[in-house]
Amino acid sequence: MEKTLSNQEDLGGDQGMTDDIFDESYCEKDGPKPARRYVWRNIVLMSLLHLRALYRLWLIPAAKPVTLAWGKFLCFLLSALRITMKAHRIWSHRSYKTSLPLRIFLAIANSMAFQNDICEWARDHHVHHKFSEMDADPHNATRGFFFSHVGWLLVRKHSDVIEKGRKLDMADLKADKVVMFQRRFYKLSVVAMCFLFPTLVPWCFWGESLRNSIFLPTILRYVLMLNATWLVNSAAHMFGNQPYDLNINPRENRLVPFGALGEGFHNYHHTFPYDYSTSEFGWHYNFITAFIDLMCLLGLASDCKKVSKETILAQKICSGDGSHKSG
Ligand code: ST9
Ligand code: ZN
Ligand code: ZN
Repeated sequence: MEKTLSNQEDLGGDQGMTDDIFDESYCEKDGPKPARRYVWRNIVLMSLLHLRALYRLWLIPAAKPVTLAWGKFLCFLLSALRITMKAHRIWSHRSYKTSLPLRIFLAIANSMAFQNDICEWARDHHVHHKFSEMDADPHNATRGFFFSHVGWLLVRKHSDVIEKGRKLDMADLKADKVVMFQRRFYKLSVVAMCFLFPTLVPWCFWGESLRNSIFLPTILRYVLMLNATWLVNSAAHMFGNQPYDLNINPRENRLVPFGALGEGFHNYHHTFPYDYSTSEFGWHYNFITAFIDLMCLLGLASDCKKVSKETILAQKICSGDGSHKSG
């Protein structure tokens, strides 16, 4: 079921998505940076959302334990699964194949994460990989921690992001009926899955107060999940070791909450983007890999791509920072 790839050529470029548009001679333009065009609607909404979540933290002790468990476990974990399994590992990198029922299930619940529809997410993520730390990278970490964390959602995109992104071959995403269906009904599905569902379950099933049901498993969970995801773009591009490639910014950062889900191994991921496990350590700190393996066992996923141990070792010796020697 698992397909081990012996060298980077076997990895087949970016699965036909972007290799043809990667311009080796691309480099940052010299001179003054373009003025930031603030999007005040996003600034106000994002500020209100965060302030509201912070202000309502005091509700936590008054909530029923089962509500907290629901908020923490089900919503957070399910939303994380949608992002990491679907938009990221399946549709951005094609690192394994999924059956239709699993894709439908993941697509419905992906809306719970409310982080743009799969198409937009995958397209931005492709330009991020291809043009990391350049103007065409939507959350270019050389523009600072705040910009790569949330600032990029508060300003108009750099023209290079759109220009390079338009050259991507999105044919496989457009041909995917599940992706297109989710895109068509995205707003409706977000209202249902990100806001109504997490609120109604505790309110209807175990009599939690409406206020607690709205603010804890819904608003607070959404804000925590957003920030946890954003840390991959900010912290994991700035702090940590570079055992696989010293020449790129992404780092191995196990403190990033995704460490547990397998998204903090960012130096590895940018070096070997097609590895379904996003790390060389299997299930270790990598809940999503365990979940994908379970799906394979159940016949719902297949053809997982994995980089061979020899290739990984050669990569570390040739380009790493040597930190792997210290364990
Ligand atoms: C959010 C996303 O939070 C988070 C992504 C994180 C990624 C993390 C990756 C790390 C690995 C994954 C690990 C996950 C683990 C998870 C575990 C969880 C525990 N190419 O967009 P517009 C076109 S979202 C080609 O308006 P502006 C576009 O099609 C949060 N074309 O640009 C359009 O064309 P047309 C909630 C592109 O005006 C035109 O350009 N969502 C591309 O600059 C204009 O598009 C929000 O807050 C491209 N790449 O506005 C929404 N990009 O006109 C935020 C765009 O023909 N977004 N185009 O239709 C916005 O409001 C706006 O996009 C903007 C930019 C203000 C940011
Ligand atoms: Zn990626
Ligand atoms: Zn990255």
